[in-house]
Amino acid sequence: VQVEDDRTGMDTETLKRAFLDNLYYIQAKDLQNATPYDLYMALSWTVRDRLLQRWIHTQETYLKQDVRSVCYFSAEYLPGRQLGNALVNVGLYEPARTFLRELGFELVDLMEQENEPGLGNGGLGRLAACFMDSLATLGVPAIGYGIRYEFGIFAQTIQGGWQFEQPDRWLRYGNPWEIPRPEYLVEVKFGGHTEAYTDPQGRYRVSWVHERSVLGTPYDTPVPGYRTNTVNTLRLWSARATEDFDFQVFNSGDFARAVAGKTYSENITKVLYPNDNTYQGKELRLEQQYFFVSCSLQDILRRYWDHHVDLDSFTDKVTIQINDTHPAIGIAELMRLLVDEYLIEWDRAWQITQKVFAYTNHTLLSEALERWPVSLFGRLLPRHLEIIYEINERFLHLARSRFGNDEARIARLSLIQEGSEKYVRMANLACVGSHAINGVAKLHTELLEQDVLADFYALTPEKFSNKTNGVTPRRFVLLSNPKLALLYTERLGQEWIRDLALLRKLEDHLHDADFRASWKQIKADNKHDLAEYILHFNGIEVAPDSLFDIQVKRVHEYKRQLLMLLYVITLYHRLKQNPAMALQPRTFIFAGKAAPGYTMAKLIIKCIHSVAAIINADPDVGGRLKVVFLANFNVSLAQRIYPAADLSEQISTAGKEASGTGNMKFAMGGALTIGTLDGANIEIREQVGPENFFLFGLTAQQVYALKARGYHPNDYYQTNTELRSVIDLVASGHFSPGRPDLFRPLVDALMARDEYLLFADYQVYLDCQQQVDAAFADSERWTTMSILNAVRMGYFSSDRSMGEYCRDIWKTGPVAVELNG
Ligand code: DL6
Repeated sequence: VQVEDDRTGMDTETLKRAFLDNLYYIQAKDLQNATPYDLYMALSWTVRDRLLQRWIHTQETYLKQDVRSVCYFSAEYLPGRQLGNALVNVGLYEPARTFLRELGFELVDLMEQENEPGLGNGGLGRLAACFMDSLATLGVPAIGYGIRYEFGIFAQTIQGGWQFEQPDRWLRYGNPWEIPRPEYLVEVKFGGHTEAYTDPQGRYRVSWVHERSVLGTPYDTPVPGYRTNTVNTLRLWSARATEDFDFQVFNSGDFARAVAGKTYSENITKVLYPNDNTYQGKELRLEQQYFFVSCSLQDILRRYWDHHVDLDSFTDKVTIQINDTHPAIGIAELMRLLVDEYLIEWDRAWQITQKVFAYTNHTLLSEALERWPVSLFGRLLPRHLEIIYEINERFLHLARSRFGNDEARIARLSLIQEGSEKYVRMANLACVGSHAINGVAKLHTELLEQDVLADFYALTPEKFSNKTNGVTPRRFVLLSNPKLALLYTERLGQEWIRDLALLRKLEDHLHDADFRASWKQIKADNKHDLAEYILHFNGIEVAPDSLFDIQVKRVHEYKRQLLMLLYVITLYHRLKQNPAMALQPRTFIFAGKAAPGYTMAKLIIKCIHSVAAIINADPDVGGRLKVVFLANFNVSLAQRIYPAADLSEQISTAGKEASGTGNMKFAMGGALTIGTLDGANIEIREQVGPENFFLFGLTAQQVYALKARGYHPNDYYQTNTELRSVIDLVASGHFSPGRPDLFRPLVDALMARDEYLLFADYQVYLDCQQQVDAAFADSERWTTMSILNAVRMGYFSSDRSMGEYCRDIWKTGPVAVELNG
């Protein structure tokens, strides 16, 4: 008999044995006494063992071949739960399900035990996780660097219709997926001042006399590719004090003060700032950014020096992508390390730095652009400020040689914003210090070139390119929509999982009755599952055959959750006028977190709940409309929602949403989109065909033109009687009995300014919703549109995005990993 190794064996019997072994020897439980969490942990250890073998082989291969590595710098990662993904990618999902059933357990119940790492706010962090999955699947050597926040994005609870924030203690019960690497500890300095000196060769040098320092410990999480031997690394840094406590102070009896330094240092990685698309000028935030970037650069250099004697091949071996401007301080830090610590001449250091860094912009919103007060910056990072001034001086000299004395333009290009309070502009630093700059959807890149970064584009157009976002089909089809995945596999084999463009072949089955019937059944099942979830968590009964009309994303005025709510109220108002009217039953589903300090967004959440309470209980409505808000939107909840949607709401004001990625995840599950010409919606519409997309609203150009002409929301209010009735209904306190003024701020903001042009788009949105109703009423037509949406989504696989980054920006490619090599 041949017995497989318990830690690497892949057959079902071996897995079962390893699982029971881990339960006993790691969790210290037998089956009778194991909690569901113990079972989850035992399975996680079992899967982790299988990853470790591949991980170690991958890293050894990279080392031996001295490969070029992509270093992805991101302050946020939202990877979602690990267990299911690891099982799927390593090919153990079915075997695990089988042996657990034999033992009387359901795999999905174990998967539900996992606390997901909420180390990001929304699209930006989730994109980073999709990219990591795709790089590993493509076999490209890569490492993700970031922050191991002790508390991730807050848990949202709803009380009385209001959002409340609870701390996210995701590490409370331990995390089987990470491995601490204290042997790679690094020191990060803060504060103090700089001193100039002359080196023995008579050259001018600067040294940084820091005030305090913090230690960074890396925690590594394996990132397995789908059915490959490649396992890349996500390396997240955790801050630790250099000293646990001050012995002198301790001995003098002041115990609290003795540990004060420790508490202060460890605060750096304590909590994620919960803002999406708004910049928060907090000192601790800059400390976080510098901390993880400095740790990561030191780590990259340490690994490089292990195998090289000079810096000559550094730019051949390393490429760094900065995910928005949060890691942009890395440009000044690499310059500091090269110039001050490795004593490289400025010009050469600058050449290296520019060649290594590339920058992805993720926002057009001016309030999201990071800029740090020079005073704060200088206090925290005095040497970096000097370096930034030096970069700026040289850069502006160059800019002047190009643009002459166009001082207005020079002022816009400057890394320093002048004024009574001066600021360091991080986007400008990122542009100047990178060899490549990209936006995340076609329109977004065009708007960067024409508007937000136009001066940089004029100076160095060759740096700019577009890289439209994508999402991983492993998590967002295979794992979250298993029935649909099975249908695909039955018809196509498994290759679609690595090459989503193959789904187009299913257009041949468009008129195949069996295929269509399966399609409808899968959607019905997914809707049924979500309806059960809603009943369980919200106590609201919804009809699975009603149209599931869904908007899930961060709550932000530009995303216009309120526009969808105005539509809901419009339908309600019509029903109240004429309860006998014919109406397509709809279930309106919202989910999303508001930044804790964003009063308007929180009021929008309250308003959704208040409208829901009235509509869901109104006998005139008779259950034909239901409004639901699902609390605590996160990756796990998203995975339940996308597959159950009929209609995906992507209705931001044109020119505001850089890309969006939820739009892609919905369409991959066969939802149709109602949307504006914003972000990636435009390309989704191109791919699925305009006849399969519900388009409405002003274009970005029309938005600018309207604003330039002077936008007067009151004109729309006066001339559109239905709009007026709806606004009046909200203003009258109809939805807030006993507190008639509760929603006044929403009404006032719309009437006075309507920054995001809800009124301008209201009527066309309503008209478009009517087209949705007509299409849904024709179930065959809807099924055709749904199929065409899903099978034409190949372009939006993050494998395609990553392929483009590798080809155009990183100049890198796959490396084969042999398990027996
Ligand atoms: O690129 C990922 C994602 C886009 O899909 C969203 O459209 C965009 O809003 C988001 N941007 C940010 C910017 N935050 N900051 N800083 O989250 O990026």
